[in-house]
Amino acid sequence: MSITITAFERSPDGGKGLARDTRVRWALEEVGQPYEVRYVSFQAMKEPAHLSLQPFGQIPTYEEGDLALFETGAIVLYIAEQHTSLLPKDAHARARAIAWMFAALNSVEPSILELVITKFQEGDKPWSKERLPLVMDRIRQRMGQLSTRLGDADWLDGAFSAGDLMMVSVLLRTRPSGILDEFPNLAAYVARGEARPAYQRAFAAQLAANTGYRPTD
Ligand code: GTB
Repeated sequence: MSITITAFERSPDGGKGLARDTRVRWALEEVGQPYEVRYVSFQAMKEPAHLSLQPFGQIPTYEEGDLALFETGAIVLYIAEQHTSLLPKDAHARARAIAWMFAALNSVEPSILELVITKFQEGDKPWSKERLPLVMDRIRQRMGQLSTRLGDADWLDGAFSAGDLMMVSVLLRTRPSGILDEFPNLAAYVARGEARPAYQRAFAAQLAANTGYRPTD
């Protein structure tokens, strides 16, 4: 059955891989599953056809036969559950990998999103300059805890899993602010994720969609 995901017609980051379709592309590449992409404009995202797939008018979505999914956590988990390479077979190891997916989305990503909101949506507010360092410190606190847990391991819990895929995807958004480089082991962890051939293919595909660039050009 063919798989179709949605992505920005023009990503605001110009194809730096920060929009959330990249993590879904990455998961699909990891499991060797071909997919198609339907590109949607900001306007189309708010229209009934897209809202029936994604009630909040956002990308990405995932369609496969009768199944329509939204939320990258749910999509990546679904993909990982269909294949063996992104989740361990052992029930406890599998549960821990899923816990890391939730940790990425519920414990790490929220403060990073606050930074984006403070900088880009509230940047003109009189209190924005005072709020910024507080938000940055909340990110540093979470990343410090994560850095301690990761230590000098390659991945969060044994072999690379969907938990790492999600955590690396979330941490990537801290690079532009410089915070990622304050934690050398997390920066190296993200670099290991980015070096994976599946990530490279996912990144190249979303870059090509946004710039017309092809690796062979
Ligand atoms: N919780 C949902 C999920 O995980 O699927 C969140 C989905 C979401 O935030 N989608 C964003 C969206 O559709 C795109 S990824 N926004 C349009 C809207 O809400 O109207 C967030 C994003 C956007 C832009 C950049 N960037 O330019 O760097 C990075 C990430």
